[in-house]
Formats: sequence, C-alpha cells, structure tokens
Amino acid sequence: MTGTAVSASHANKLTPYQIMTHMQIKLEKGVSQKDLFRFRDIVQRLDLDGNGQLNFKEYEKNPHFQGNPRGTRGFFGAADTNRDGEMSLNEYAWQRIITDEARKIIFAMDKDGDRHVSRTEFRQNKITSSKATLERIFIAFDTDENGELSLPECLRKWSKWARDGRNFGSLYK
Ligand SMILES: [Ca+2]
Ligand SMILES: [Ca+2]
Ligand SMILES: [Ca+2]
Ligand SMILES: [Ca+2]
Repeated sequence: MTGTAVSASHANKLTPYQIMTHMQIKLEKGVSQKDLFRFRDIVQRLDLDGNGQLNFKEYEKNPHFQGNPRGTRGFFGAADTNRDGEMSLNEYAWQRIITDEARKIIFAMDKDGDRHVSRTEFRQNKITSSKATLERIFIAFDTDENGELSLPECLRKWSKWARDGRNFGSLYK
C-alpha cells in the first residue's frame, strides 16, 4: 500500500455510527419479547449462586461455548460494560442482541460457507451502491489486514461500534 492510499483512506474514514447505519443495524428494534424472555431464561439457568448476575465461572458453563474459550472470554469481556466482573441480565441481553445480529449479517455474506468473508464476497452485498464506501467498511473490519473477515474479528469491532456514543438502557421493565 502506498502512503497516498493510507492518508486518503484516513481522510475518508467512516465513523462507527455511519458504518452501522450503512449496514442497517437494527439492534434492539430487531428483537422480540420472546427473544428477551429466552435470554432471561438462559441467565437464570446459568446463575448458580442466584445473585441475578453471571460471573465468568458461571457463564463458561454455557454449552453454547464448549470448546471455544476465546469466544467465551470475548463475549463476557464485551458484555461486562461496567467492568464489575459480573454480567447482569441486561448486559447479557445487549451482547446477545449485538452478536446475534452481527453473526446473521456476516454469515449471509459468506456465500461459499468457509466461515470467512472474502473481499469479493463483501463487495457483493447491497448495503450501499458506493464501491468506495464498501471498501472503507471492509478495511475498518479487517483488523489483521489479511484481506478477509473472520467472525471473531468482526464481532470485536461490531461490539465496540454498536456501543459507540450510546447509553444502553434497561431492556427489562
Ligand atoms: Ca451468579
Ligand atoms: Ca457487569
Ligand atoms: Ca467465504
Ligand atoms: Ca482479517
């Protein structure tokens, strides 16, 4: 990459909000009451000491993450936004909303099913007609600059961007 290309892409850098808007992220508007109840049931089931929150030990018992310790830590770390070492129901639900939607969008782009989104696959998506914008979004996701997007790579950025400048309120009344 030439120096000119780097400075040009910097000058046109999209904000997280712009990227999320381009990708038509629905977040809480895309979840049903049923989803929220399902999240609550999961937290209640894993909450062995019954304090209403999940510590890491309780959470890693989630069968969903068996054999994926990195995914478990990633989810927990991103979910625990107040950094008290416990995941509240609200923190868990927000992280589920964010990652479930991200997963869905990313896997829809993965046409050949190799669990990675190549640049070519990414370019085929219809979120914007501007090739330049698509390229900028791709570069923003591709942290390790290997020319394809892995799910963990996308989830890390996505979790951060989805929370950018937002104060997430309670999902449960
Ligand atoms: Ca607990
Ligand atoms: Ca917490
Ligand atoms: Ca692929
Ligand atoms: Ca990559």
